Amino acid sequence: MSGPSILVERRAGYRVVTLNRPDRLNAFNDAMHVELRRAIEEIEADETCRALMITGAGRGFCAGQDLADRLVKPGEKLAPSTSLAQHYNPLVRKLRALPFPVIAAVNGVAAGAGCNIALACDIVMAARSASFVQSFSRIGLIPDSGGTWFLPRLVGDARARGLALLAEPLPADKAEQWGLIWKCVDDTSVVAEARKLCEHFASAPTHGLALIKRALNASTTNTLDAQLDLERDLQGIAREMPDYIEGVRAFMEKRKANFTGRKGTA
Ligand code: T3D
Repeated sequence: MSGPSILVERRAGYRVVTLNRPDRLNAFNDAMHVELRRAIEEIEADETCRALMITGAGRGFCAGQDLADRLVKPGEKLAPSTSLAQHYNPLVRKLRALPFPVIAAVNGVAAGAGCNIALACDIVMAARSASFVQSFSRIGLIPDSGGTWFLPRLVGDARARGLALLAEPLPADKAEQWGLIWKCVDDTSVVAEARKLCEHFASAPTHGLALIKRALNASTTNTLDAQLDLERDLQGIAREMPDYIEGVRAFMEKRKANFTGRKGTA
C-alpha cells in the first residue's frame, strides 16, 4: 500500500494518530516507525495538545512487526536485529513518558508488538470484537515491547504465562474482566468513546496528570517508602500549579473548573 502509514488528525486539545497499513492489519515496517516517531515528537512539542488517541485503520489495530520484512531465503541468514533497540523500545518508553494521557482505541486485533504497544498506553479501550494476542511464541520469538513486564503486572503471573506461552487470542471482554485493559465497548462506539475521553482530558489539569503518570511509572520499582517520598515531592509540584488553585476555587464555588493544564507557579 502506498501513502502515509500514519494519519494524524488535529482536534481541539488532542490528536488522533491512526496506524494506516490496513492491508497488513497495520503491521509495522521501518517507514511506519519513522513516521510514527516524527508524529509523536511533533505532538509532544505542541503545548496545546493535552491527550493522544492511537487507533488502527481498517479491521485491525496492529499486528506487530511486518513479517514480510523478516522473510529470508533458505540458507540465508537474517540480518542482526536492531528493531527493538531502534524502534519498539523507544516507542514504548515515549508512550509511558508523554506528559499527557495516551488512549489506545483498539478497533480490532492487536497482536505481537501491536498488543504490547496498546498495553503501553495509559488507557486501553477495545471494541468487543477485538482481541489481544501475544503471537510471538507461534513464530519462535519472545514477547517484546514490554510484554513480559506489562502482562504479569496487569493480569498476574499465571495468566501472563498462559497468554505468552500459548499465544491464544484473548477476546476484549475477557481482557477487561482480567484487568488487562480499561474497558470493552461495542464495536460501533469504540472510537467515539475514546474521543470522549480525549475531550475530557483536553480540559483536564494536564500537568497534574503528567505527574500522576510519573508517580505510577515509578511505583513499579519503588518501595512504599520511596513512593511516599515521591508523592510528597510530586504533590508539592502540583500544589504550585494554577490548576490546583483553580480546582479548589471551582469546588468551593460549586462550578466547573477551568483548567489550563499549564505548568508554572500559581
Ligand atoms: O525482527 C524483529 O523486528 C522482531 C520484532 C518483533 C515484533 C513482533 O511484533 S513479532 C510478532 C509479529 N506478528 C505476528 O506474529 C502476528 C501475525 N499475524 C497473525 O497472527 C494474524 O494475522 C492475526 C492473528 C493478527 C489476525 O488474523 P486474521 O485471521 O484476522 O487475519 P490474517 O488473514 O492472518 O491477516 C490479514 C492480512 O494481514 C494477511 O494478508 P493477506 O493474506 O490478506 O495478503 C496477513 O498476511 C497480513 N498480516 C497480518 N499480520 C501480519 C501480516 N503481514 C505481515 N506481517 C504481519 N505481522
